Amino acid sequence: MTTAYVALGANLGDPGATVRAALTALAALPDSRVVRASSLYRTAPVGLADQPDFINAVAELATGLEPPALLTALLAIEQDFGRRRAGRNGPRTLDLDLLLYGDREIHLPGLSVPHPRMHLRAFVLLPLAEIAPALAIPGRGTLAAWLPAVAGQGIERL
Ligand code: PH2
Ligand code: MG
Ligand code: MG
Repeated sequence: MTTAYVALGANLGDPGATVRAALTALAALPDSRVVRASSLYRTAPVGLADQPDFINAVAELATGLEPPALLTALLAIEQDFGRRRAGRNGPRTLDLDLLLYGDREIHLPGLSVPHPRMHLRAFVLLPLAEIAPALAIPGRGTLAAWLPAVAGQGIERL
């Protein structure tokens, strides 16, 4: 089993209910379990400002799925929740991003791990720090070292 971290985000429909239901869906993935889940956070949109606030969270999985299979499963859950791809950084009913997969660095078409922007985003780093404060991001150093850089981003723990 490998420890993987998944970011959850939603800002359409009832995003809080969606994120909670998505955590349940993650727990039902084959050969996997949710070890820990962060609180939910209300976060200001990053990237494209003119859209509703997001609800974000992070889950720690123990999984026997290899990264491509895990990615396929995450995309299937997004589809189950009615995700329609409407451009990068735009509003979404559910976004599930594979942040980390053990200490591996993965570069495949459609899958980059560690997630290339995770260290710049409060909506990822703060939930991660809640459940895994000692974590390091392969190739980038400790989570704690990146936290000051995102201090100005709007985020509220719910
Ligand atoms: N996701 C994005 C772009 N911007 N902003 C917040 N606050 N939360 C997100 O999950 C988010 C975002 C692209 O996936
Ligand atoms: Mg995303
Ligand atoms: Mg995504």
